Amino acid sequence: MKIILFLPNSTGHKNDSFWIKKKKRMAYAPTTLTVLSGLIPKDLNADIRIIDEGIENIDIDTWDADIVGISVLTANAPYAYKVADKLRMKGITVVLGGVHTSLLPDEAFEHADAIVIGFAEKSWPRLLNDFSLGKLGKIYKDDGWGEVFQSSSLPPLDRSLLKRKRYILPNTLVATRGCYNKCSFCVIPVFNKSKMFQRPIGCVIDEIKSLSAQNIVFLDSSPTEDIHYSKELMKAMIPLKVKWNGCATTKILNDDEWLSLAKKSGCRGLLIGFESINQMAVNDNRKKFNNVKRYEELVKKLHALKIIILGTFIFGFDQDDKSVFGEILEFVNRAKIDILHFSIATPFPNTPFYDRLKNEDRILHQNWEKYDGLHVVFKPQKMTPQQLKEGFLDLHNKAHSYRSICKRLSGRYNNLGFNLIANWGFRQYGKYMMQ
Ligand code: B12
Ligand code: SF4
Repeated sequence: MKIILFLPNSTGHKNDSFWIKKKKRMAYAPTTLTVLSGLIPKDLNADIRIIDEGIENIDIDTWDADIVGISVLTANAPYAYKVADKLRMKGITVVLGGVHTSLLPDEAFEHADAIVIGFAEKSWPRLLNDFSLGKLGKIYKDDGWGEVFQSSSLPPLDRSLLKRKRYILPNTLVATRGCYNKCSFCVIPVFNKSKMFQRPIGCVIDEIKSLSAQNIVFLDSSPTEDIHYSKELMKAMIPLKVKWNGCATTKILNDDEWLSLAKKSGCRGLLIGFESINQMAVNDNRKKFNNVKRYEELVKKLHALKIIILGTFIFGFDQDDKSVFGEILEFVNRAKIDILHFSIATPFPNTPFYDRLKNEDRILHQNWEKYDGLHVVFKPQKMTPQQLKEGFLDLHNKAHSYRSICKRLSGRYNNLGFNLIANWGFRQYGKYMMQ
């Protein structure tokens, strides 16, 4: 059986490769395809190919496969569907899975022979066995995937197929899935029903050892939400002497033990969702645990531990008017946030944020391609869509001017090289966004 696993491009996705145009490269390797490849039953003796369009150009006319599995995010859904339709015209069986398929299964099903809803640890092997017997079903659900994920029998990621050199950080993995929080704009609680699942710590440690890498990246959505598990994992990581990057919420500010373990276990950088510096806006979006008044204290604590902060901010909340852009610029310069990731608020389908805007008749269109954090797809409360878009682009440029980069990085010389490269990357990304 010939299987192709495909991660399609989209406007958002392309941005990662803009700065090395000919030789496509991305910051870090997604694990979607390597996980799915690892789950393929060995007794099928399948000939497997994985294709991440973020790092390589494709020509689907040359694809030779019995079955193609496509991973669909919201922003790449229209394009993924076009590819799926074309492949099916050629007589190739197409299976769609991934976040967007799970959010809108009926829509996805119009473009597939079968769909997989939710995580696929159980359903994907079952689907392939059915296919090999000529009995492919139509809808496969994720029942029982958590047992597999939490057991030591979870098949390892198939990294043998990964084009490692195309990723700046190829050594990615996850220890947990899901998040207990319910931030209104986030798809993770919708996808995972606000539950969390954890892999056995021994298995995560074995996986890290098997990578033989100095730098690893955890792609877990919100690992600090199971604080006990995350502390135990960090304790077990101390002897490994690796450097790691991952996500955390602002809650870590109150937990000195967590912070100390992070340092001891080799934490190099944390992505932190600040989202807004307006307390009403974070409260309104069910992220009340973000205490805006204490953001700078958290930044100082992490800097004292030489941990890099990638701060994410969202624009277009109901409380935001035109003054938000200047206020955030002033804040990130003052607080000295190392690396910045700005997004325009995006109502991903089926999230509470989407449902509210839909009820208020504020969704402008459902062209999913524009649901990429770079376009305004709803009517903001205190700005026009044009003002939001222009203010966002202007802020992105100002916050990545040499002046702002100097202000944010001055006086801290550890991690300077890394921070400069990352800021340069985001500066180029801004130019791309303006096109
Ligand atoms: C790596 C990553 C990226 C990478 C690669 C994208 C990718 N597909 O992996 C890059 C940097 C390109 C990226 C970009 C963006 N991303 Co992103 N990204 C992630 C991240 C952190 C990890 C993905 C991963 O490796 N997960 C682990 C794997 C194993 O899980 P999985 O992909 O869900 O796959 C499982 C199931 O879904 C299923 N499955 C998935 N695909 C398929 C296909 C088949 C055939 C089958 C059978 C099963 C199946 O099986 C897998 C095993 O159970 C996730 C958050 C997260 N932790 O998942 C966000 C996430 C996927 N990204 C998100 C967003 C919003 C974006 C951006 C819009 C940027 C932004 N503003 O944040 C862009 C748009 C990209 C695009 N192409 O459209 C959202 C998704 C929103 C949505 N509704 O689509 C997520 C969930 C983050 C979040 N909390 O909101 N992202
Ligand atoms: S804490 Fe992060 S992962 Fe969890 S729901 Fe909020 S935004 Fe999503």
